[in-house]
Amino acid sequence: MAHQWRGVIREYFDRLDVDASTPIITLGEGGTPLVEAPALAKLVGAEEVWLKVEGMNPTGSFKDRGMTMAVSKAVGHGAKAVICASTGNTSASAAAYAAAAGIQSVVLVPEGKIALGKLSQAVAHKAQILQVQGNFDDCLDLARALSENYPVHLVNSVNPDRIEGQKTAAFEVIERLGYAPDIHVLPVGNAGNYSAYFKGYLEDFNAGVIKTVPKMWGFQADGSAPFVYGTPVKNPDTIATAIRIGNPASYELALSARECSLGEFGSVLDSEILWMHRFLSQEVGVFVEPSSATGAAGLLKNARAGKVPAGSKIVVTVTGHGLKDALWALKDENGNEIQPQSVSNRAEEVAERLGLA
Ligand code: AN7
Repeated sequence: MAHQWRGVIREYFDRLDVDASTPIITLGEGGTPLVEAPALAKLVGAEEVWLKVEGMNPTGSFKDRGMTMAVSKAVGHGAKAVICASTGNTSASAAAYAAAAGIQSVVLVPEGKIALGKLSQAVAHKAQILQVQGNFDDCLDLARALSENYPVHLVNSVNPDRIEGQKTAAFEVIERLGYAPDIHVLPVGNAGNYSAYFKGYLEDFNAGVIKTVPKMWGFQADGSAPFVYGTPVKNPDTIATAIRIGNPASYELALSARECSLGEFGSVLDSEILWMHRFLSQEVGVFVEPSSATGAAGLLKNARAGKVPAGSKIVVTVTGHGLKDALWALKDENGNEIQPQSVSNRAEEVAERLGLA
């Protein structure tokens, strides 16, 4: 019988902080495709560029890798409810895993600033949702305060179980390629994922599985780039709502990952994010949410600055599925709505419209 992927806890049981008494709450997360993107490699002048397509996880984002760990451990500790602050994807994932575990989820989201698909997921999985009059950073402060003072377990990435689960993506990259890439690129909000990949690579390096650790390149949106400015951003602003975060939870962890990997942080304009969002859809065939195009947009910016050596092998994590924030695809380069033309059911007319006749 063909092998069925069993979710990251069962697949990487020996490499995670779990034991036989840990209940395993899984939706089959992980095992996502690593897709070669020759069009992107050509654009940036690299030998190979691969996309780790995390939109293929059960709730459509990389958050599921960490959430299977966080919710399993919470249930193991007897938690009856989990809480998170979220720009959308964490809440979708927490709600789904809580539903699978048969416990309550509480999610705090910034009012009016989360994509419709993600809100819909949290509602679908019966989370208790509150829209907070504030930004993500305010939501996280609230979630921390509530988890410290009330019987509800925090599942944001300040919870180390989340980082543990997310490090498995680096293991998968190495297993698929047989080597570590020269550069690993990803979008950065709280920098939990950036830190988690580095942890995964470092563990494989220390175990002698890989001979080098990739340079970790993290990119933020220009209006929301505390790592670039070196200080928290009070009113973060970007169309990439998933990474609209001014005071990253994993700040120190990520700084050390950058230093150890000889990596860097950079930022890109919203217009560069949207350009790359379209390029990935049209030239690579992978539909991601705009925030998820931030890494590739940054890679292009660095390539244009001469920072991508010819012969480089690069992995770019695309973090969330395009359907989560689908309306961006229905706008053209100038921001005008795209509406398919209406036609009759006569073949000659349709052929003419299509330019076939
Ligand atoms: C698609 O859901 O923070 O740097 O609350 O949804 O690990 O925070 C989402 C973050 C990148 C940034 N891409 O990851 C949340 C949340 C997508 C995301 C990030 C997020 P981190």
